[in-house]
Amino acid sequence: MIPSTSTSSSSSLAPSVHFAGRNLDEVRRLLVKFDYPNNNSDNTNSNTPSRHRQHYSYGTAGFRYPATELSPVLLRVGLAAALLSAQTRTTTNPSSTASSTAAAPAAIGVMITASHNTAEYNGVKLAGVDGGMLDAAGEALAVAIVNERNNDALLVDRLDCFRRNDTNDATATAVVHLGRDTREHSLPLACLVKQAVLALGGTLVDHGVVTTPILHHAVAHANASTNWMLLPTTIPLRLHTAGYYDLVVHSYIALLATKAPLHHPHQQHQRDSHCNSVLVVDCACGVGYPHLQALIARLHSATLPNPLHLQQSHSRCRNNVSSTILVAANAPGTGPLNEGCGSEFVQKEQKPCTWYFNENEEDVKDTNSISKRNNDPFPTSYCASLDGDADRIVFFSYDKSSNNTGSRFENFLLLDGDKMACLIGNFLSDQLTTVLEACRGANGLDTHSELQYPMLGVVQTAYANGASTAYLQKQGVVTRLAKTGVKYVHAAAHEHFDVGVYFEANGHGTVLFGPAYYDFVREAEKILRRPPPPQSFSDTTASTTPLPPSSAAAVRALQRLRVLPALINQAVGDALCDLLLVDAILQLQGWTLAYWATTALYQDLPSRQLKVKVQDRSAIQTNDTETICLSPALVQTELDAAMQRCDQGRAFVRPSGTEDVVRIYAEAATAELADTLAAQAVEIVYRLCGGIGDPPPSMTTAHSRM
Ligand code: NG1
Ligand code: ZN
Repeated sequence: MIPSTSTSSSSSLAPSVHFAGRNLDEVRRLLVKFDYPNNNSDNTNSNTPSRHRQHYSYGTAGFRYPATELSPVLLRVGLAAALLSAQTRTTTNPSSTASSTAAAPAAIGVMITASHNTAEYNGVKLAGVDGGMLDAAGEALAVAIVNERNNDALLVDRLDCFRRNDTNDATATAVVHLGRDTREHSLPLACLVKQAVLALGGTLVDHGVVTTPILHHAVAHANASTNWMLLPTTIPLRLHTAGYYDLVVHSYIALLATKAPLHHPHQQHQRDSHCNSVLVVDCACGVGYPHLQALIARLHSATLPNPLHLQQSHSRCRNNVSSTILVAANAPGTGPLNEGCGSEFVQKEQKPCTWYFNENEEDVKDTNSISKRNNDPFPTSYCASLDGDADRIVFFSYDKSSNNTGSRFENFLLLDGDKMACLIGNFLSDQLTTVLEACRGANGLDTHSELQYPMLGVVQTAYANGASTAYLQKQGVVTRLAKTGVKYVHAAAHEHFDVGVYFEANGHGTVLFGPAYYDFVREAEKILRRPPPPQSFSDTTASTTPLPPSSAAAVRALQRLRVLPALINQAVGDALCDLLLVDAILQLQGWTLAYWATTALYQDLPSRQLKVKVQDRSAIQTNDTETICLSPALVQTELDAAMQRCDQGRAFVRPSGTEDVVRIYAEAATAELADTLAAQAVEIVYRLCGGIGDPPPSMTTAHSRM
């Protein structure tokens, strides 16, 4: 074991920092100790069967496999992360060795989690210098290092830069931020990453048990000098979890403080029915639970410095602004991670989660005796589900008294990523338009020259409900389709829009604000601050004249636009930020969840998602947007025929990047048609793509779900 020095804070929401002298002998020892089974550096092409696979791929969201296989992978991921960090430093100024040695290495992130997968799985994803997903070159390097079976080649060739550096150099060779979820194997796997980084002389910033978005945030802010374009001055630097949650909570409160006075009786009705509602959050029995608790604690103690515009009439408000009481449910240990609960379950099964409870201490000790109450004590009209690492969220409501005997849950309302994209996109569009019109109108300016409307758009994937895309396009919002996976939707939002809203239907999502957005806010602020021309406001002075309603609305809208980038995690979507953002928008609009689901935007086309196990899922190939199956070719021919027989039918199939399955998506005009189309697609894939296991019931008798 390498001796390491560490400094740590007493707060559990702050990381501990570890560093040690570089020790390449230790790297070699670790590589041998945590080698792939049957690996021998003299015989790298050994075909000896082992329980480890020949190749580990970086899928939709990192390396994700049964945890028992992951020790050699994680050790090598630690080496790869350190190398990526060290390389970023040396390429900062390639022309000067001296200055590159003096420059600090850029931080790289390593998050140990298997997100929505069940507890026997684990995985690891890397965060790049900007705090987002690793770029393609970084992924390729990580894949090469992880799959290098020759330890000598790894040390001598791949990690050569660590050998060449002066071993007495006091500057850290690399900086790696590490986080892990609550899975029992996450801690030992994290230790391997730590050992690898320390042996290479790197600094390890251990964030402990954190959500995925926290780790991404920490990397984005640690590299603030590199990321200055992404972190404007309106977003204060918050390096650690505690500071981040303070920022998020204060932004949420500042957003709610822009609540407009009520004017219309119908608004009053919607708002009253929303006020004092309890928002119950299913934390998937994962890491979201302790983090939501931390957020709730901060919300309870937060007060508003300037209670302007406040509606103070809600007696049960938790603080003086929000009318929502947040309740965290499904803590780690109360039920199985992601099973019967969590956003993946709720969204894919289109049913409410199970609410797990500890009846007593015994239940915690013996997971077999975890009790499930039949009658949950929670209100069920305003609920949300996180996934196992809290980077995605869906909202839902249901009526527990309804009869739920059919394949679909009666009175269940799902508010998925598509509904969030439309809610947030609409909200942003309204605020931008209000500000723009006020700047143009009230001040009588030709603002074309000084106020450029930022390009707002929404990025979706093939899984987006067809009704959501149609709705956005009808609203004049530009939409783009990207491949499944945060790395693709994030990149598309960044590339195409100044204000890029992206959401996968399953609830991964956020908003990215580009420089044109901040320019707009800054310019609008200048214009709205200018004294209005006298002819616009009788003959009194600007300082004594109350703002006309349009300007008051514009000031509120501008304040919202200023606050939003600090509430929204732009490194990667954060379920907890999205939770507060959605709740705040509902409160500001005076909408209930049911109103949002059924009336305010659009009605979902009924859809169904299923999975099929096949011999080799890599045999299925799709086009860029994953809407068409290219190989085996007959699959698309048969799918097209099935779609043609179905009113508003749309179906596609693609190999999962996180599970050993082919995913099926179908939507149609009615629930029955969507179920039938999905069953037909399952049958086509099973028959033409080498399905394994029991044939789907549609090939024998009636249809049923996996
Ligand atoms: P795969 O297993 O590749 O479909 C799933 C989700 C993605 C993304 C990743 C990462 C669906 C259909 N797919 O990917 O959207 O969330 O997991 O966690 O939900
Ligand atoms: Zn996740």
